[in-house]
Formats: sequence, structure tokens, C-alpha cells
Amino acid sequence: MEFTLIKAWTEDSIALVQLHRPEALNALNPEMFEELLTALEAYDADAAIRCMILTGTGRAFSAGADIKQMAGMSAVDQMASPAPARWERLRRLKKPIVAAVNGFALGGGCELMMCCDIVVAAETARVGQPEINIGIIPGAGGTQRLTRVVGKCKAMELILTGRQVTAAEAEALGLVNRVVAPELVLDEARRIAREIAAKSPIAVRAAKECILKAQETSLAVGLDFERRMFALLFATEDKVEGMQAFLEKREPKFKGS
Ligand code: DAK
Repeated sequence: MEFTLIKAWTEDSIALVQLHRPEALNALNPEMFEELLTALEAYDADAAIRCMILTGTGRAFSAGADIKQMAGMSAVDQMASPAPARWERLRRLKKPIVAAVNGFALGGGCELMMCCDIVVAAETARVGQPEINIGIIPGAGGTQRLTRVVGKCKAMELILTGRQVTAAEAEALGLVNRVVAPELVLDEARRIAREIAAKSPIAVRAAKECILKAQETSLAVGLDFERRMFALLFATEDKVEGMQAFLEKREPKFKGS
């Protein structure tokens, strides 16, 4: 795959995608977002890939949507914008994504981070929804996903003041799984991705689907969904292999079948 605004490569069963527009702090323009989706969707469909990592080049994971491009847009432009459909495509990815947040994750960058499944952040990273400072509100799920993760009061504070929080505060808020030294952020993401890549990809996919379902449905519906997914996994060879390996006191070899 040939890209100009991102870099994408694989390391065994892990795919890495790096936003690569450092002169604009990886601000998300439509061209970069299309490249990002092309790469992620290709890896999502590739059976050899078990887990993906998303990171940024330079000082930022992403400083959000491209303000220079948004400045000229009208309400009618926004109503007709293909952007929501792009974010929807991101939401439909089945494989887990580990975010390696190397620097600023602001606005759409924070929303992108929240679309990932596990987040490793550099100590120097700064996270926030600063849209209020430019006269708008989060538009890619920030008011919804942030509120579900951190609760109403904290979401109100972050979105109404636009304050950037440190990686440590983001971890305390539950937005970030762990905080490491900047030079270790990608390696820690790799370590987690490899651990996930060694599991049954079918069980991993089912678990991701169930957990995301918990964010958007009632407990009763979610429990019912989980029960069905659980039963479904008993039809897989990976379930037979996993349980057999345990009984034989050996490591399982999952094939994704
Ligand atoms: N857009 C465009 N360029 C940006 C940018 C951005 N979001 N953020 C930074 N840059 C550019 C700067 O303009 C500067 O470029 P030059 O002036 O050198 O050409 C370069 O990156 C370096 O930035 P600074 O000089 O400002 O660097 P500092 O270290 O002084 O400050 C900063 C770093 C991250 C604190 C600052 O750059 C900053 O405040 N950036 C803006 C952050 C922000 O407000 N982000 C939210 C944008 S609104 C939607 C989907 C998504 C969205 C909305 C709707 N739909 C699906 C409908 C998302 C909206 C947003 O994200």
C-alpha cells in the first residue's frame, strides 16, 4: 500500500499505522483520514493480522481536525460532509487497535484515541477536547464517548473549559490504560498487541464486540448478546485447542478457526 500522509507496515501478525503529517501536528484532513481508513480496513480484512497499533509522528498523536480546512466550511458544507461516514467506518473495525499516544491527542485526535481499544500514552502526552476554544463542540463522538468513560462532571469540565489533561490525569480518568516514558510508548503498545495477537482471533473479536456493546445498550440486552457470543465460541476449533492445551499443560496454538 502506497501512502503519503500516513505510514503503514506489518511486524509479524501486528500492523502499525502512523499518522504522518508532523508539520501540522498530524491534524486530520480528509485525505489523511481516507489513507488511515484504507490501511486499517485492509489490515482488518487480512487474516494474517491479529492486532493493530495506531500512533503519530513527532510531537502529536493528532491535534484534531484540520482547522485551516474547517475554517472555510459552512453549516451546509457540514451537513453534506462525508466525515461522519468515515468515522462510522472506523467504528466498524473488528480487530483490536492499541493507540500509542506519543504526544497531543486533542479534539478529533482525542476522539480518534477513544475509538481505539487500549491506550498507551507517553508521559508527555496531552489529551483534551479544546473545540470550545474555537467556537464549536466535539463532533466525532467526544460528548458521547468521553462522558461514558469519565462521567458527566469530568466530561463537562473537559469539554466546557477545553482544558488539556496530562497523561497521568488521563490515566486516572480511565481514558488511558498506562503511561510510560516517551521512548517506550511504541514498545509498550507492541508488547500488548503481541499478547493479544497470541490469543484466538475469534474470541478476541467476540470480546471486543461485547465490550463495545456494553457502551451502547442496556444491561439486559448486553448480557443476552454476551451469552450468544459465548455459546458461539463453543463451535470453534480454537475453543477445543485452548481447553485441550490447558489440560495437557502446554501453550495453545490458535488458528482462528
Ligand atoms: N489543524 C490545523 N493545523 C494545526 C492544528 C489543527 N488542529 N493543530 C496544530 N496545527 C498546526 C499549527 O497551525 C502550526 O502550523 P504552522 O502555523 O506552523 O503552519 C503547527 O501545527 C504547529 O502548531 P503550533 O505552532 O500551534 O504548536 P504549539 O506547540 O504552539 O501548540 C497545540 C500545540 C496542539 C496546543 C496547538 O497547535 C493547538 O491548540 N492546536 C489546535 C488544537 C485543537 O483545537 N484541536 C481541535 C480541532 S477541532 C467531525 C469529526 C471531527 C471533528 C469535528 C467534526 N465530524 C465527523 C463531523 C474534530 C474537530 C476538531 O478536532
